[in-house]
Amino acid sequence: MFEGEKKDWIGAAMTRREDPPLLRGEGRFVADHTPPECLFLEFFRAPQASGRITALELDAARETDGVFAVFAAADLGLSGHSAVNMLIPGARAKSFDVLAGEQVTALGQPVVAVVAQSPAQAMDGAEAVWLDLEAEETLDRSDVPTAQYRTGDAGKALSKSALRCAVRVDHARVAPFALEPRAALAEWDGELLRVHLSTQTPFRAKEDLARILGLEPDQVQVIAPDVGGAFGGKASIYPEEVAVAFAAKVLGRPVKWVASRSEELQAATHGRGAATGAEIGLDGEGQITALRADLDFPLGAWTPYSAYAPARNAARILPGPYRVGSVDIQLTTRFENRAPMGIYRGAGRPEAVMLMERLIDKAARLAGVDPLELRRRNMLNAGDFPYQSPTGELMDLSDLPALLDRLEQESGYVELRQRQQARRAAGEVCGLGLALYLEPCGQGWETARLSLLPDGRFQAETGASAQGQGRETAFAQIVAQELGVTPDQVAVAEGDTARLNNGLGALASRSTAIGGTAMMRASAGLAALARARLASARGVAETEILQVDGGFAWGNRLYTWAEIASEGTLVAEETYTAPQEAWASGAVLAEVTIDRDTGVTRTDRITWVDDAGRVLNPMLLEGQMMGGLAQGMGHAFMERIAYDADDQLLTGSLMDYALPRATDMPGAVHFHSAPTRSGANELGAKGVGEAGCIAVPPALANAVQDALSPFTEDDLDFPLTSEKIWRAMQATEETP
Ligand code: SMO
Repeated sequence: MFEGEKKDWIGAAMTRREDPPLLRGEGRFVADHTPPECLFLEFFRAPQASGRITALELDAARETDGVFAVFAAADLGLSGHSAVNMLIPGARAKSFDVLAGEQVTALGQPVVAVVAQSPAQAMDGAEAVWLDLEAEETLDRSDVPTAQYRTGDAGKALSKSALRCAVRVDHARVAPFALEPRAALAEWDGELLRVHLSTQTPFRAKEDLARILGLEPDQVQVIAPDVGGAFGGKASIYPEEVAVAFAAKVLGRPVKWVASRSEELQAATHGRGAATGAEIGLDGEGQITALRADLDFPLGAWTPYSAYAPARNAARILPGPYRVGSVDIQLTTRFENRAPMGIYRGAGRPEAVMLMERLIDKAARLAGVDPLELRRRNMLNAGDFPYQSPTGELMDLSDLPALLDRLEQESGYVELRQRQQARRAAGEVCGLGLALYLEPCGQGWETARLSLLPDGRFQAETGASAQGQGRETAFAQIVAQELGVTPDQVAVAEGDTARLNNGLGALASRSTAIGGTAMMRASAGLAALARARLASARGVAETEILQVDGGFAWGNRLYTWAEIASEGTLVAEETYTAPQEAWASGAVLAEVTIDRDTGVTRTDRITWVDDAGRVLNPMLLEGQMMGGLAQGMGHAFMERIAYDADDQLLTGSLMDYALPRATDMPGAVHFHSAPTRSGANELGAKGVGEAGCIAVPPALANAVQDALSPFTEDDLDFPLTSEKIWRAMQATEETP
């Protein structure tokens, strides 16, 4: 019971406490909440991407069976804007219209909101809306926020290099496709607007809703119940959500909207989509002397909160895990008559790592050096960290040589290269692709509250909401570890703005690192309160009271948490701000085989060594890694939002937009955790949520380009579809 017998809950592979209700179908998502008197809202959306509204006829919609109210822009009278994080110097906020008034700027933009007794009746009403548009350019495309990152004279260094290597990587726009689409349910009781929202940032949504609707923040409560994934797509308020809240407030009845898949593909944020190009120079020893890059990030028709995050992340981390003499990175962004661009799992990190890793692989081929060897010559060593990068980033502790050595051994790299020669000689098209990455995470602040309840159990509350990560399981492990109790004694609540004064939410791979540290500190705070109360009640010095498993000890007497609770409850609160970002790192090897006749790529195996810092729960870690890997497979091989020349959407449903399925996953994934404690937060954790999207696609791209190298050295655009690969194999004669 006493010191020395403490069980380690942090690091234990506990199963997710969230799962049993979800598996039994007892999860409660926004769509599952239907209060009495609830009305349903559907949108009439812009059928074209750009034009001036010349006529809007609503009578037929109003007369549709079951329709309760019809709103157009003129009925709203709203003027507030959603907040935008101005992350690059030239950044500019372009706010959305809740409903389009004079003009439309993107296909699928909400124009009319129809509220009815049932969703079907609301849809009938929306279909009865008549809109006349006069085609017209409605976006000022000349407005191009730009930024530049420069150290040294990259141009001069390049011109003096022994070898220069250039790469272009163009990414498709993709959808941060969550299983649960966006959904909102709003209720107004005359004083409080309560909104059930499928969001990853409840507090941000609360602030935005209050500002746009002209309410005080404490008049708005946002509840994120079970959320079925977000991936960056639910981190900023949407016009649809404001319209739902507005309708509920005006009508005095609950109003609910649940997006269809098509609405998601049309009008939810997209990710990636950047056109990127870069050149590196190598000296005679194969050391990188300079890096010059042009990164062009599309923005869409309006800017969600983190519109500039992908562009900024890509630029700031581009040199990655390598020593690069001088850099010159030119960043441009541009508005388009398309769905807004936002963060998507990785948010600029995938684009940066892709570009740098393609460069290294291509340079290795040009130099006749093995790509693993070229990485070894240029990567930062463990002793270089913490490291100040040429773009001004302070990088956390990592041991890249150890990661690469481990990858080489675990994958049997040397033998694989030999076997590749033999397979090629036998007519197979096969490739090996490496990727090495450093990813910033765990930035900012988060809140936590921990209460000792009258029965001796604990209630933990966190501002870091959840959308499937297993947050409640992980945070119960932290509290159990810190207080010497068992996780089943700790209830964990999140996703309700009424519980805490503030919170950041779940994004940018930060919740465990900073939300977890906040919870760890709240646990220490609660223990300090308990010790102080015991000491003062017994008239002894606090130092005489020892914290032990299950409670406290004074001499031979044990005070359990239940006994302490019987003297009154205790509450500890914490807002933790990380002094710097954590940087996760890792290395991946992908093995692919391409079918000569069809161009279909089979991913035979992924070997992956990852440093996610201190691991709270290896099962949750692996779950996050595999989820990110699956989305990375989609990005690399099949996902693409396609527009035609008029910005008409060609991929409006899952008939056209290709999501990866179980059969598209690699034949094998061998994952190895190689943690180095982070020096950036007290818990020692780094991020895990985005690693798969960052690490896996570049390894796949390098493997495909390696497989195709007997045919072509041309850079293929994303996604690497079988058609593109087949065409690449037809275009040129194979060189042995
Ligand atoms: S792309 Mo993430 O949800 O910050």
